[in-house]
Amino acid sequence: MKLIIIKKRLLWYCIIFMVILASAGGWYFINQENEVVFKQEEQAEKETGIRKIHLVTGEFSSELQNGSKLEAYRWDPGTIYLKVGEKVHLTILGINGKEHPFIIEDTNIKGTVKKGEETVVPLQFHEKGIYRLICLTHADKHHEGPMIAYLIVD
Ligand SMILES: [Cu+2]
Repeated sequence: MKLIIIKKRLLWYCIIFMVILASAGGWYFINQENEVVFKQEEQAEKETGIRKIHLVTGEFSSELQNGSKLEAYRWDPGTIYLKVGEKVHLTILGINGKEHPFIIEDTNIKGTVKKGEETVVPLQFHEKGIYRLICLTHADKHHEGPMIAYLIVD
């Protein structure tokens, strides 16, 4: 009888050990994958001298108790830091919302982000400042916004 109890315990230890080993392996594997992706991007950035910054279009939506809906579109992330003179490719993927025609204030940059498509905006600022990326359709709270991101050039 005693022998069986020990064996059961041993079995449990074995199972626990296996689970720990498996999760450690999984963790290592996932991290390694991430590292590969980051390394590829880093390599591409080194070769081209152009930093890639990814943005998406998102949507907040909610329903009130009386059934009326609230909606707001957003650029995400909403704040981006760049250095003066730095070459950047702002890569915006349209996720929520059909179309977002945009401008960047104080520049002549304009374009459109469409759902399911990636829009690449080449940037290089020669002056410090805060430049606003504004969606012309959702510019303020009266038009399902404010869909404004801040490009901070330092
Ligand atoms: Cu928009």
